[in-house]
Amino acid sequence: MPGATDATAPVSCRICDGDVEEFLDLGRQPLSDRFPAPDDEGEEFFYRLGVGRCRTCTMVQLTEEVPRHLMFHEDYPYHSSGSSVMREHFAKAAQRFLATELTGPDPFVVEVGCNDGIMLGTIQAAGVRHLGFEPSTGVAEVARSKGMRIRTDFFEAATAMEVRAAEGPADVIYAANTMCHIPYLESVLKGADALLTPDGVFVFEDPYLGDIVAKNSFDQIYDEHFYLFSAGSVRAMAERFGFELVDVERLPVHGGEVRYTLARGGARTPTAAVGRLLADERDRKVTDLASLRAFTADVHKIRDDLVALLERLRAEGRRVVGYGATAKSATVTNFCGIGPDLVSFVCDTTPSKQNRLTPGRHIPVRPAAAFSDPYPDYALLFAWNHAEEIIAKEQEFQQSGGRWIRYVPEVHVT
Ligand code: DWN
Ligand code: SAH
Ligand code: ZN
Repeated sequence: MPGATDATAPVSCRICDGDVEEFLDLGRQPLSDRFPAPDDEGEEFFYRLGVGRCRTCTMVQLTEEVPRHLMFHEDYPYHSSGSSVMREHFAKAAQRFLATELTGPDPFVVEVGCNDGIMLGTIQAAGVRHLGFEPSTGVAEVARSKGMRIRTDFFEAATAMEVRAAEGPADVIYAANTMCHIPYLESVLKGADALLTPDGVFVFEDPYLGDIVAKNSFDQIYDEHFYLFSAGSVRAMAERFGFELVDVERLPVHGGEVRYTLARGGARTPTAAVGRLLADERDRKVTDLASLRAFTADVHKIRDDLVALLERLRAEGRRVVGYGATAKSATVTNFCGIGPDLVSFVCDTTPSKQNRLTPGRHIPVRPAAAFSDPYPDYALLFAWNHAEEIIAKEQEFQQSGGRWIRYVPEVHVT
């Protein structure tokens, strides 16, 4: 039957209006960052998580859009500062801006999606003029309470123009793990055009399609991650909206990201790194439908292997808990059908997730201390992107005979 949720209905690209061909269906999914309380009687919101690629501009995108106010609001539970590696990563990013783009008289930097101020804290400490846009009022308040200047609003054309009128032009607009959350990028880049100085730059970093496909990290796909960027698709988007891709840098965080720098068309000379990454994407056929369909086959194998392993461990009477109630894990648990019968609880350091239930499958979330009380036989590492940090601090778990289960790039136990 035709209709809004018909899997076969053609979808138009949010960037260029071209045809989007779906290559992966991750099924019925809940909001990835809404953790219901055990006594919560309200119904959860579900949507169909389909992923496609635009035949014209190659942008990989979701085929259904979740309204933004359902995802980003006062109870948004993700606090960026929960990882020491990420704190260091963003301190470095800020220091780099302070040493390069922000050296003129009275420089001004705007961050889109500043969350709890993990990056702006360093800018503020240097006494540089800044403004963070953060629509999720709970995390925004954390940043504001530390003295950072925050506007609790979505960044888009209208709000950016208001800032330009009130505060003058910005030298840098920065967004980490936020641009891929925004379906309406035309409005965002219109806002950037209004707000930036003539030589200003828009720098953003997000999970990289090339890494997602290479590592089979299908859990990077969920409601908030509307786009999976590649250098090719970002270049096409930039050009369509009057910008030019002038630099790219691969980053190791969150399982592999790229930091893209956009400038106004013709304002800066693109670095050699741009040409190299574009050539690498062509060689590896990153956005070819055949590669994306091969990724889909790998994702199905991961699901089958993971469920078989967890069912075997349950039959053997082993205790398995999850580590890190990530947004990513909503995709894994709901796509694979993993509930409290297979994973008894998920431990997490974030107070706003604790004593709640995971989205959709309702696995209890417990504080970090529950992990060692007593240690389980197996821990399913949902926060695999923070593996180094976590495995280093949880050495006692392995010394006590515990073992880690991972599912990217394939299911394996260590
Ligand atoms: O893009 C996004 C990224 C930046 O953050 C957002 N859409 C939502 C969120 O995604 P996520 O939840 O998948 O991100 P993380 O950083 O993988 O989440 C890690 C989770 O694990 C947090 O809930 C904190 C927790 N954690 C923990 O319990 N012990 C993390 C570490 C490092 C730990 O040692
Ligand atoms: N930059 C942080 C937070 C990433 S989570 C980090 O890298 O850890 C994504 C954030 O973007 C959320 O805090 C969400 O509230 C915010 N966000 C979503 N849409 C936005 C928009 N249009 N403008 C500004 N922030 C937005
Ligand atoms: Zn397109």
